[in-house]
Amino acid sequence: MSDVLNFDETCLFCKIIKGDIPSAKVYEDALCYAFRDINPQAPTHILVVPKAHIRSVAEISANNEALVGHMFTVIAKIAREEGLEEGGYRVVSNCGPDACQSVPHLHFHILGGAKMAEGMA
Ligand code: DGP
Repeated sequence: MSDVLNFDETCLFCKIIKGDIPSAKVYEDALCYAFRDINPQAPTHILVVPKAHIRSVAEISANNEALVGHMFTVIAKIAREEGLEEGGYRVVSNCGPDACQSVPHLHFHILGGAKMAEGMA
């Protein structure tokens, strides 16, 4: 987990993690932070981010795969606690310009609380 101490002073999500920009916190531990999306696209829309500044899925490697695995454990825990397990939910990570990634800090969207349209996976 050599990326854990990375921090980018210009990054919006690094500033949110540090508390310099307010957010509606859902969960936090030593490795990751979760908060409600400012522009929700579902009744429940939560972002899970690593505290380390990893730019996207494209930067996942052997150096941080344990961290990413931990993030998925956290995603399942949050989904349970938010009451999404029975109805189901979607986990999305946009990677790069074709996927319209707008914040270059790895994040997983948890979307749930209503039936979604089919398509786009
Ligand atoms: P993406 O487009 O996949 O890079 O998702 C970035 C998400 O981040 C988008 O759904 C909106 C959200 N977002 C952007 N700025 C802020 C902010 O300042 N606060 C919160 N809570 N969410 C933000």
